Amino acid sequence: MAVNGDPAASVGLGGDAALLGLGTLDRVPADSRPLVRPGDVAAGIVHLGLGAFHRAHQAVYTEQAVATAGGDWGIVGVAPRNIDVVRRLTDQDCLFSVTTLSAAAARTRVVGALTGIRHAASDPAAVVALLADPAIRVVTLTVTEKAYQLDPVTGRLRPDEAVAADLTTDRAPTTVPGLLLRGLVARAAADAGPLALVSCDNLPSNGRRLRGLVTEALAYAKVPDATADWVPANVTFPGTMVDRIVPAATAQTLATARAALGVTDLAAIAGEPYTQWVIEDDFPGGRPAWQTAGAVLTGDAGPWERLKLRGLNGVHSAIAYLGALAGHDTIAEALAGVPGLPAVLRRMIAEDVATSFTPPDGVSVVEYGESVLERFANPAIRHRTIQVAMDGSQKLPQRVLHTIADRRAAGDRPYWSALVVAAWMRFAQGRADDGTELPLDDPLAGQIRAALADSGGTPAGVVAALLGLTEVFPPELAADPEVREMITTWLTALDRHGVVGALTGAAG
Ligand code: CS2
Repeated sequence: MAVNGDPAASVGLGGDAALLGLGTLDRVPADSRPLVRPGDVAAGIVHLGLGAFHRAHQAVYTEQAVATAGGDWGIVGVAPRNIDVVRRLTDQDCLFSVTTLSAAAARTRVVGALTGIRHAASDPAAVVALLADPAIRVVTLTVTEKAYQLDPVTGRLRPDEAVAADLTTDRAPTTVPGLLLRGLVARAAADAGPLALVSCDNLPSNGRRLRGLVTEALAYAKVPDATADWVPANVTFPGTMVDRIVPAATAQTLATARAALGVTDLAAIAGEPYTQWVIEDDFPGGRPAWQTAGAVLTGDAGPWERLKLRGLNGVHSAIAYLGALAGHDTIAEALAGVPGLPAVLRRMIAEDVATSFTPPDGVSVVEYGESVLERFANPAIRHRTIQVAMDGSQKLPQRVLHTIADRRAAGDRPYWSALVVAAWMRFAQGRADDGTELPLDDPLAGQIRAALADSGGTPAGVVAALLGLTEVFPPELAADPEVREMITTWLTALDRHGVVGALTGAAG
């Protein structure tokens, strides 16, 4: 899919321009050089998932924390599958740049937080050895929701064939649960010291979910008692809330970085100015002084996480599905181009989201929602609607369905959130309002298509068929006649009038 395409290929970069690396840093403007240099800081962290988000978020915080407060907290970045990012970062001595894009300006800086790069698919043993290395005291993850292989509804492990094989045979592990299990078994055998495993993915209660995954994987693999006992005594699972909008890199991202740096950076990424990290402070082997870089260390990240998943990601998904259906390429264009959409989102935030949970002390959900809408409107961030629309089956539960369930439990009608579900259902049928094909990029695409094939095609039929996906919709929600009726009403309006017609005047 285009969002995962190779930006370097289409811009003709590479050529004769020097590549970013330790040997060319002197060509980079002084105020764009890294705060620390790979090789100057010993490794203390392993990070799984070398995508754009990690590089623009945790890597930036960690580099700044090490530059300010010291510590052996270099990051060894592990790409589970993507060999391109491994080659590029290896060729660039682990260096990459982050461009911060506001409507008015772009600022590019090279980040030196990574001290090593590994490719799990071709060298899983190296990753297992790292996880068992006493120097490594923190493991962070940004592997996307689906890599955890947890049932989005129950949070229970639902191993596919690959995970099951990783957990029950001694073949080289190929999956994230498999790598973690093997690493922890090796670490326990070596009694290599305590470790914090930190999920930085947009899962609900991500710390608890990761703990559940590890606990279930240990049981599934039938590890010896000594190992099963070592893990809970030595490993913690701090919850986190992570936030920064970082779209997939494009040819434009690489061209902007080259213009700013004077050298070519094939691992360049760009993100918005806003960034936030709330972390539960439970690190038995120590941690970088992330607070010096602006992170908030807390005893309970739960309220922050709900605020972000429901008040930002849920709204993001709403714009992604409605915007893609209305023919808009980016989130900012959809927000500006669909009349009535901002008003609908404001009502969703005020009437559904804000009333569905208790926010962190002193935070107004409505004000938070306003700041989110402002961030989404940043025209310099070309975040594609179809990128955010991806993996809807894994995202809808924590972003929208938990809001719906909490409002229903209080006896209310979360009408605006039902619109988001209807928009996903229409999006899943694969056609925009003008008939253009839309990609269904989702681990449950097969089940979704099978359900739709049996639906009869009417709005009521589609709603009934898709509500039957037990991996997405909890049975109580699927059986709730008011929920069904609200979604059907919206889907009927979307089918008949398209997004623009359905939203015009809807929010008063
Ligand atoms: C987005 C997130 O792609 C998506 O699903 O909603 O990646 C979002 O940009 C980040 O969570 C912002 O922190």
